[in-house]
Amino acid sequence: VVGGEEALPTQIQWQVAVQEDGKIHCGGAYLGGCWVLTAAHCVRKKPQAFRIKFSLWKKLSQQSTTDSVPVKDIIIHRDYNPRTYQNDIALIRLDELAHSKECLHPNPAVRSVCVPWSTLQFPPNHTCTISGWGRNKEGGSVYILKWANVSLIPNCKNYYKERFYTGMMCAGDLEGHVDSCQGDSGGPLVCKDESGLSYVWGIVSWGESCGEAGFPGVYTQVAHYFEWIRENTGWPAITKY
Ligand code: 4AZ
Repeated sequence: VVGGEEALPTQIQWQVAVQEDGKIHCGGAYLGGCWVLTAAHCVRKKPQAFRIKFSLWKKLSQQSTTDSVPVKDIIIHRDYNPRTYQNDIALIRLDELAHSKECLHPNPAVRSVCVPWSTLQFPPNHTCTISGWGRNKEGGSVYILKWANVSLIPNCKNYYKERFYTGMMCAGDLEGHVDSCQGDSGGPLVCKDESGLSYVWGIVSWGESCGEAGFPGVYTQVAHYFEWIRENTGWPAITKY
């Protein structure tokens, strides 16, 4: 994350870390039950290559409050295009605990985030929050989870021209002070409604560099994939916790 600040431990309770071959390379959002939402470009291997870490704060510390959870299945959108980043969305199905239908031990530091339904809207320039262990502006590694407020930026096509497709959206700050960056991919952009409910409105996907004026971050527009998420998880529209 470029700009923003370090999170407190257990501040971003739906943030997960996606480990590939033991290395954290992406973020994700916990949807509840056995489901994690992430970017398709984060999970292009077999399920056994991945583990999910919950309530992690310091990236390098092995001692987070949960063990990493093995992955049972990865569902990548069938129209995901790795060259254009179209439909950069995937569901991670966690492995059930032994002798249980649950996938997670009860953990007060973990909360799920709501999936927005197709017609939910937030106004242009609404302020939302991104989070992740990705690079900062200097390109340096980030050890503690960071978060930043970003604005929803309308007319993304104006900035990215033919590289912009339906199902994408822009967020950040046109001056380039706040942005997601390499390593934040798959992580959530979360917006709150008037009642205080939090929705995973975007998934960190791509962008022209990081914190570059005139090139905001590009996110998968989760509401566009509501039906896809519902069909693949069987979860109800709103999960209020
Ligand atoms: C990346 O390489 C990446 N500024 C992620 C987000 C952005 C750019 C690059 C958006 O994973």
